[in-house]
Amino acid sequence: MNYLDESISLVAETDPEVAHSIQLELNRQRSNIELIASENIVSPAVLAAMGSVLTNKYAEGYPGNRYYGGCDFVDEIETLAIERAKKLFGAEHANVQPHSGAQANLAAYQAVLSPGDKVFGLSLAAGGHLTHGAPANASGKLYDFTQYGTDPDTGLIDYDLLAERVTDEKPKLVVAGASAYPRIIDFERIGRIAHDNGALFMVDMAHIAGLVASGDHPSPVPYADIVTTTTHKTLRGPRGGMILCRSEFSKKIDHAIFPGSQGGPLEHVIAGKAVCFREALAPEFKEYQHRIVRNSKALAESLLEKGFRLVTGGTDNHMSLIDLRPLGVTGIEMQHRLDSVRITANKNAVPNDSQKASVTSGLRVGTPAVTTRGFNEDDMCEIAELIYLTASRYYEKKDEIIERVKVLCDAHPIYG
Ligand code: DSN
Repeated sequence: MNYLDESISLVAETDPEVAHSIQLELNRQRSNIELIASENIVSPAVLAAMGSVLTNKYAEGYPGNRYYGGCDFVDEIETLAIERAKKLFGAEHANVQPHSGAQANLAAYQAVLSPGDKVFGLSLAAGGHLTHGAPANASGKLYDFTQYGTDPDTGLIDYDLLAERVTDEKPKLVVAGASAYPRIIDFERIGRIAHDNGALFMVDMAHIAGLVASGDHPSPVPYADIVTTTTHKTLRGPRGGMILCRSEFSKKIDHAIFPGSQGGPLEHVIAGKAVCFREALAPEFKEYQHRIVRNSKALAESLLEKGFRLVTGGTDNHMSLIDLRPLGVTGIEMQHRLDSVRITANKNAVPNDSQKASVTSGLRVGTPAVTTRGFNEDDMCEIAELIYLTASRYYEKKDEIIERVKVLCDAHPIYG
């Protein structure tokens, strides 16, 4: 019996219903091709750290300065996580306590803004994130966000227009970073635009953190006052968040997390972050990130050869955004069809999308998880073919596609 079966058996002794669902989810992860660009497959060491006794410990405060006794060992672990994060990204200060990327972003705003302050953020419709000022999110309610977009023809960030608007509107903070932008973001340029106009500059690098660690995407750390991230996307760590900043903001950031917006840190997740950063500091991690990008480019090229339209015409990073409008299939329909053939991806808005957010005209596909499984560039051509068949000949080819997905997954097993 392997360690995952063993842990599910332990759960089953107390709660067979939950154990059953965990088993089904493990089976799903083993037998599906995972193309959600923000997901990954963590190592057994990260998984075990998260499932450890550290979940029993309260540790409000920071290492060496806690509100509880018995924190010696969680202090050691959190300090390791902080030091490794600083080394990995060349940052002056790291806070590893944010429970998520959204918590990290809201705490970063709280650290440097007052309610009502003017902020610039990439709109959700242009590939930004909810917490970058979407009206439905606390960020959009608490602060006076102006949303910048992408050029409607190219799908690229229009840096000149951004500079003009920042110069005119003089925000207190400019936020860069995206959830669905397949190209390199020029952080140096946006940082210059912000600082030349007296604004602070914050980058949410959640999607590309692994690529930044390996040098596959230019780092925002030298240019941004504050950098937020999640740890579970390309970085391949536990589900959680982190904030990096210049020393001058360290007290404000730490205070905004605790006591400002969180209570007890999740030390079991912080242990998973420490393990993830150690893995990311190893040379193999760089090679893994290079392979993510090679696979992503191979997938994009194969999709283009099959006649798909990609937003911006291709990719520089771990994801592509397919504009499904020429095929007459909506994002939600394509997501459901792919689910039924065991390929997992998510619908996504494309620039000028006339469909509502729950439908969309696009599909986002990413390569971090399949690259972790060992898929190579030839496998990406096969995946492009399977996406093509699902879009164009679904009813006729469904069974064949399921068979071909099985062949790929069997060739690259996970959690064996
Ligand atoms: N929900 C994440 C994504 O899928 O991109 C961003 O937080």
